[in-house]
Amino acid sequence: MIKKYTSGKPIETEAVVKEYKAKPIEELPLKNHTEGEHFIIEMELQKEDIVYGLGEAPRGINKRGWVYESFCSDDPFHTETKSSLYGAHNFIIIASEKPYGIFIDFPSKIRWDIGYSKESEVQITITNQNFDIYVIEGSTPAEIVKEFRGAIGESYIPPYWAFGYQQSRWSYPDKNAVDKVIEGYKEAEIPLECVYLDIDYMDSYKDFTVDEAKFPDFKEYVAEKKAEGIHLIPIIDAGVKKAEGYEIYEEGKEKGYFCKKSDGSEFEGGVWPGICGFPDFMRKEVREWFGSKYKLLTEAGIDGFWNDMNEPAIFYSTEGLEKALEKAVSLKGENLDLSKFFGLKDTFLGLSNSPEDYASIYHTINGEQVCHNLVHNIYGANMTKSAGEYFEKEYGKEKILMFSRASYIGAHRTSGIWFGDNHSWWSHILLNLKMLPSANMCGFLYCGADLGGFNENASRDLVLRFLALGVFTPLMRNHSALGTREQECYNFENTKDFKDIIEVRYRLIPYLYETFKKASKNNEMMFRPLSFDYPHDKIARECETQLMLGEECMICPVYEQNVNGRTVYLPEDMTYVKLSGKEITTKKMKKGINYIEVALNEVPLFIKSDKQIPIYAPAMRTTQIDTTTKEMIG
Ligand code: MIG
Repeated sequence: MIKKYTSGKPIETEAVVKEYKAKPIEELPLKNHTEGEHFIIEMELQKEDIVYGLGEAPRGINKRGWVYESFCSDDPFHTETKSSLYGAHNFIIIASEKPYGIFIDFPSKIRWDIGYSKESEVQITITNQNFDIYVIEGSTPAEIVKEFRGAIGESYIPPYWAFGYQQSRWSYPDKNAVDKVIEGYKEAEIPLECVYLDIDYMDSYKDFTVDEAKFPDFKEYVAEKKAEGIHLIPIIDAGVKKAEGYEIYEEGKEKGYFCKKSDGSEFEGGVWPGICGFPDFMRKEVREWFGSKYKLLTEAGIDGFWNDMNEPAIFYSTEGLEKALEKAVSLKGENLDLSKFFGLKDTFLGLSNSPEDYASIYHTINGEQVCHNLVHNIYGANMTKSAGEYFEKEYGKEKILMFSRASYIGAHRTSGIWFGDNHSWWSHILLNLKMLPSANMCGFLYCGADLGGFNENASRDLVLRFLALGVFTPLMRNHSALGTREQECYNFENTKDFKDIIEVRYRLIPYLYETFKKASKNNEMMFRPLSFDYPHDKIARECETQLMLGEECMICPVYEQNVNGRTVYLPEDMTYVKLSGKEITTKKMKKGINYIEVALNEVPLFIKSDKQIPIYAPAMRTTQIDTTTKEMIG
């Protein structure tokens, strides 16, 4: 059961698609008070209660004991003491004896103090008085999720091939680099479905352009790759380069489609292309305009995209940079003491994604000027919706692959997300795992992290263990940053191990895709914490290194270096299935704590003792999966 409470005049976010009759906020059945501009809700926690939710966020599945902030952030250090990542997913469940969920539909900053200041209290601070709150009741967390997901609408389903293995890097700058990747995989006989085009494919980082010198006859090239079964997936950034003669910028400027400053002039911020205009995605006509530009690439045969930098990430604003440079010049020749030196350093470091810049940006909503801070958390979501809605209209559902970095609930109907710039750290295997059920609760089913880790150098064993988790994530993409060790599977010794892991993915794709579709259609989670399924089992309730997958399975990746396996908790008797290339070994195991051995080329999987799942012969492309080879395992 869902009840809606409205305070003031909320800004439309389009997160909720079902109609609910709103009650006045005074009737909200949760303790609350107002402090200045802020609306504060207090909810009691019992010792045993678990708090789930917040989608893409740092730390654990149980959110207790930390303070989070809904504020889409471009922060490449996903350490455990951070409060925000790229998405703002304002849904939590208090799994108490009488569980309930709360969704705060509010596009500006929210602070979630979940037992951080007071162990037995959740304190939610909404930073102004215009919002909708939905209180969702149900007998279990799973029921609450289902009810909530029903309210926000069916999750995006990508094309089938988007479940294939994908290779990315910042960047494969030209055709030769892309061909080398395809060749590398071919020679190592490792399956591959997509190769990504990061920012360098563009002409001077201009959205919707392709550098002719790097990719001559792009359309033919895309077709040639398609014939080999490879999809090329270009990146699109939020900022539009300010450049004379660049049609998209000129058109946007002429029509007044970019964000403004309070004096009505255009806001200018620097990103990869240098100074950019930022499309005002709050306006429908701007969304339609920007969305239709993807056509420049779909007409060349492109059928997948990733939207980046849409929090939005802004390296500097013209004003901010000007001030910083003035400060630097004024200090020239001085003997800088510590405070002056660090002050100067901080001035430059503080240029990126600065609160002052965000505060200086204005959107036009229903003819009124609205400060960016009030709608920050839907900026990226609206960029992605502009693309997603265009694709659905033009090509129908399930045709174009689309995922975004920044997001808000609602964007889950037309796109997936990836978890941004993680690190080649062992701890980030677990962070990836933990975000899956939280993202699923909020409707984001097509998601995944950069396998092998984005920032810094990856060790071979880390990539293998990361991939073994990635075998199960809808988005299975290996991506790494400029300047880091090359992370393509064929660049490591003994490529057979990588082949063994990725082949397992292809053997499971029909099952994973069906499980995914079911979760979308039935408003369910593809991945659940063990505590959802075994709420009275003490160990299962605390387990955050394993997940339930679909109705049949449990996954338990190895997440530490220099180990031959891991301990795993079985909440009931299950069959341990070890998968490696063509090999399948099964072993019945009893409920309880067990140690399992898992070699670097093996994927561990548990299947409930009364269930089975289908598996097929390995294939090099999704189109080559031979469904007549179906076998049931478990
Ligand atoms: O400032 O396009 O998260 O995946 O490779 C970095 C370059 C911009 C951030 C994305 C990352 C991508 C990178 N981008």
